[in-house]
Amino acid sequence: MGSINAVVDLRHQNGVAVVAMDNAPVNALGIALRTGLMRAMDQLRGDPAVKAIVLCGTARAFSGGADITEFGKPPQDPNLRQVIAAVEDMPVPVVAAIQGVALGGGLELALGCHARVAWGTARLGLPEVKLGLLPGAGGTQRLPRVVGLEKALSMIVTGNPIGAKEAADCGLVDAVLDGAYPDAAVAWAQTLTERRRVRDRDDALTSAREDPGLINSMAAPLLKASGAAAPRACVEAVRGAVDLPFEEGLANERRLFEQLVTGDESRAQRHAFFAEREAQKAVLPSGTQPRPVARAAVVGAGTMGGGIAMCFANAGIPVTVIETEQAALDRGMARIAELYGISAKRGSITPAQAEERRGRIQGQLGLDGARDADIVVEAVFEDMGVKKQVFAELDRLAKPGAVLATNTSYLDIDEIAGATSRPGDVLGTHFFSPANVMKLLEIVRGRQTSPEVIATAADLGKKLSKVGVVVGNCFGFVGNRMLARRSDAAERLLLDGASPAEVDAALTAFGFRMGPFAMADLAGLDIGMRIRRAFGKRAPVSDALCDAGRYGQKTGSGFYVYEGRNATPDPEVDRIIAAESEKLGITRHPVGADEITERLIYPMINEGARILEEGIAARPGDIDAIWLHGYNWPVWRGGPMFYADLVGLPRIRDRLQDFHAATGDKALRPAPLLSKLADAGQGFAGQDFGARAA
Ligand code: 3H9
Repeated sequence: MGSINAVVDLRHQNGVAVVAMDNAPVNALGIALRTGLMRAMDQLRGDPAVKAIVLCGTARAFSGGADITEFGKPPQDPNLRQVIAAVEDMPVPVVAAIQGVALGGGLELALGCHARVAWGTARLGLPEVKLGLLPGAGGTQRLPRVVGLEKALSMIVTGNPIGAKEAADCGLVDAVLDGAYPDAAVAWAQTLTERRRVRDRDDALTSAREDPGLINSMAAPLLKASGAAAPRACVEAVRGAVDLPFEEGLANERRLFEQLVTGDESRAQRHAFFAEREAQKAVLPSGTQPRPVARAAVVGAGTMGGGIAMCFANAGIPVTVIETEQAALDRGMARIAELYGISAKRGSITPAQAEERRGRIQGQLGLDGARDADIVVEAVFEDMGVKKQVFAELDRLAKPGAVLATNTSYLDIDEIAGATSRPGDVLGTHFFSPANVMKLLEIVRGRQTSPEVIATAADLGKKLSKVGVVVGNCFGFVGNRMLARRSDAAERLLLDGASPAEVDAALTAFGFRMGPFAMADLAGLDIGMRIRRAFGKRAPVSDALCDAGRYGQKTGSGFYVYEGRNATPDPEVDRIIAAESEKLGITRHPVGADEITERLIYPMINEGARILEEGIAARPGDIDAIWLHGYNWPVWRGGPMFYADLVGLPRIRDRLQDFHAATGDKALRPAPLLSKLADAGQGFAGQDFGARAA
């Protein structure tokens, strides 16, 4: 409890007033914090004993920005802009002492101060664009005045934070301190003679004002071809800093912010932010504790096995990669070394870090190498017989209490667990390719998996910097099960008359980076074919392409022909498709882009509804997090279940009925849950499915 209110404390230290914010966990600038800061400023304004003010936070955060949960609710005064104006107009210098993060409104508050000092590990940024917003409390007007147009644009449009040293180099902070926090800032503040407001500075914008085209040329490379509105609005707001007087620039920023904050895109991105965090909270009996993981083993040195091993090594966990043959092990270890080399060359890690990480991975022949591991992740060939053999052997060799995980993407976890005498220790950890890059980890609980083992995997997910989502055991789990519906729909669209390029274009226009056919060509058509064969399924067009030796990019042709990575539509593919349509007696007709999108997306949502009904996913947001982090669902569309609510479930149900009637495909019949919610005029959001999945 602070002396001002529950979250703000004020004390005096050698003529300096120290205003400390403590609103756990990240000092979000909610109403309590804003009120406390305003009161502190009121109290200090006329105090002749105060020569300077230090504004500080906690070790974790100076401030993580505006309280995102307040958006969309009735505004409460004082608002953040008023607080920042009060700080900026204080008669004595106010110094922001930044430890941890200063993000969004938190950095804007710091920019309202007359000087900023940071501790070495601080991170400073304006990440609002990642929430579909722009900095709405003066950030687009003040940051360019401090760091210049180019740096400000890059920070605001990408939303990526910078470290303390970089902040010092570009003038965002005046000093990097390393003494006690915040005492070193108090001592630094005592030396201050000047009280200079950022809003009065214009020198950093001179060149931009002399060259009106400059902002467009600087912004162009930052504006990627995404459909999202926020990055463009960010540029427009910053343009105001160049073209308009300060107050008008602020008003312009405010207008643009209001447009975004009330729009669907930002709502979607805020949902994605919270869904990602919620999804990582496994529904488990209270008090369930994870087991410690100090050592790992990965069985299989292929692309997935190697990538998974790198995840462990990157998180500081020593790992043994196990193979059956020396040549395969050598290839795998060489590939790992190569990937670390590339990262070091690119500068994402230092050469020393690359060496250290690589050093944590050792190769070994034979499953004996799994004896000491606290967790073993099996990443061998997708074949039930092979997997069962590996697990039977692991059962014999692994130490008691070791978690036995399989990286299968669709096989039955219970059957695999049945090969051991300890099914409670077995679960699925489904990584996504490339495993060292993709953030999603599906944690698949089998019928007998113990809560402790699930907690261990969830905890490990966090340590590996993954978004670990617990899901139930079924064919394809959540992500691939829904993807299969999209693949079926894409095939059927071809047979009905759409071209691969039209289908891909509809999905990229929706916001995906790639359409299903470009994606299939990249992954290799033979992979899907092998899975289909194993389960006695067919996909007429894909199978015909495989029969013609067209496996995708690796053979130079698939749904497209390739020159390097450049894809061109191929009349031969049109002929193959037309022949398959004819064989099936389907009369081809043109299919419009909107219909293509609906036919690709709605069956996935339908499957998502079944997944919720069956308790395979605990929450609609879990499904969204899976699609956002494993399948590149466009973040500004929030995830499939959020999108469904936006479209409205009655529309989706009706269209599914149309598609079912037209194709006879049983999977397209609206799921009972979808129909029930549509009839009741409800959406997926806010429904409680969690208890059933526990
Ligand atoms: C803004 O500032 C707009 C202004 O320009 C204009 C206003 C007019 N609000 O991520 P973590 C919660 S927009 C509310 O697990 P970490 C989070 O939900 C804002 N809650 O921890 C979680 O709750 P729970 C611009 C927030 O250490 C808990 O804190 N700022 C907020 O891995 C811990 O979070 C941003 O976009 C918030 N602002 O990472 C920053 N931030 O425990 C968004 C966090 O119940 N935040 N929570 O699940 C982040 O990037 C990370 O949370 C941060 C900490 C780096 C701060």
